[in-house]
Amino acid sequence: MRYSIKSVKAREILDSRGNPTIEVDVATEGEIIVSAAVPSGASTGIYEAVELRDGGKRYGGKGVTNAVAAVVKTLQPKLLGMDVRQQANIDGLMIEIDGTENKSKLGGNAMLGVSLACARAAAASDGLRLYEYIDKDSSLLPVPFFNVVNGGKHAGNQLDFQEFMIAPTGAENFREALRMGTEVYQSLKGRLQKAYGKTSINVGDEGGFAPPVKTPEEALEALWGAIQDAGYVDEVKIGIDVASSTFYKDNSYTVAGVNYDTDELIELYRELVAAYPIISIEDPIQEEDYEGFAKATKLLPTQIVGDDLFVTNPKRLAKGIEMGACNALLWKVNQIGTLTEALEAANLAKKNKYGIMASHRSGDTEDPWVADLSVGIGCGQIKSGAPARGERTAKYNQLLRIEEWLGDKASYPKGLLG
Ligand code: 2PG
Ligand code: MG
Repeated sequence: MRYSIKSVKAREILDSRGNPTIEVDVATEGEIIVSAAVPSGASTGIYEAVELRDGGKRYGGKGVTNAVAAVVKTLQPKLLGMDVRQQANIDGLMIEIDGTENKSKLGGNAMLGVSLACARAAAASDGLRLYEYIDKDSSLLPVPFFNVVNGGKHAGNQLDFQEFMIAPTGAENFREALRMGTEVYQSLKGRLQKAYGKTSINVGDEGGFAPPVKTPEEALEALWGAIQDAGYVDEVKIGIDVASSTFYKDNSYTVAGVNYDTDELIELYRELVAAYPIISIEDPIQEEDYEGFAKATKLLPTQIVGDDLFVTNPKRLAKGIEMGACNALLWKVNQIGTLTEALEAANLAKKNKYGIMASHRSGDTEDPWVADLSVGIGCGQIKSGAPARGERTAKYNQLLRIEEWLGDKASYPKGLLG
């Protein structure tokens, strides 16, 4: 049968940070051959699916030859002959073979490569693009959240908050959103260079600038100034990913040398939200504190996004929904390790009126699948770094193509996020 899996191959390639990652090829009896590459985070949540890495000296221990072997030697014999359209069966079988709670035996990286390559093979077998295969009626393009100032674990500066993003919520369509975001990015470059000198326009892992600033206010001031310079005061809003677990220790959060408890930190967010057009805050509280998240969600008027808290895990999301923690899910397919489980998390979020922001990883590849998936699940929001650097623009450029392919059917959630 043309949908049957004929072979599953894998190889070690490099990600955007110069670390090895895995790419998987799936071939079918119908002579379809596709591949999928797996990204990798730096500020990873402790509850994420485990990335299988070799250890030892090679590539500083980050090699993925064991993950490659897991695909070729362990999984391939079991997958041969299976129908690529049976995504849930394929993913379920991998989960069963792995047999661990956190995918530590086969590796979430190995499993995700197979999972996504099978979805691509199924789409291609029917002459569909990946976003159409996920949902043939999908037509909603996402608002891009461009990460233009990098801090935390993504940059070599002293800024504690990890990401400062601009979101063209007032654009008419994705193409215009991309242009607006890029114009603000370029005006920010000029502004930073003027204020802090040439070294301030060095970029971090996601292509955003990594200026020598310490406080969130300084970063937001530069961002807001750049939005004004570019002339988009009404159209472009701000989002932040605090990634607060990275500066939480001994019951205290340290921001620019000052210690905050949970209530004081929420108060700091309130002040920032009052001073700048912030519409979205990700991981304001550390990843084990559901109650703190619920408090932040209650007290702050913005979207509160759970990344390290939920790790795209339907069980952790269900608990959050029950407790009122967050009102949006950061959707990173590699955090959970299979497409089926990630789709389950997205459906659960939708059912409970949680927003969903599809996301790349700080270590990513040229593979744009997250762009297709964001349209496929119709989530209306995506973050994929700055509108610069190939592994970031790969996603934004794919969204341009998808918008064009959709033609009159394409829609953009203008004004819906603020
Ligand atoms: C995040 C991500 C992506 P990382 O925290 O949201 O921007 O970073 O991939 O390092 O976890
Ligand atoms: Mg995050």
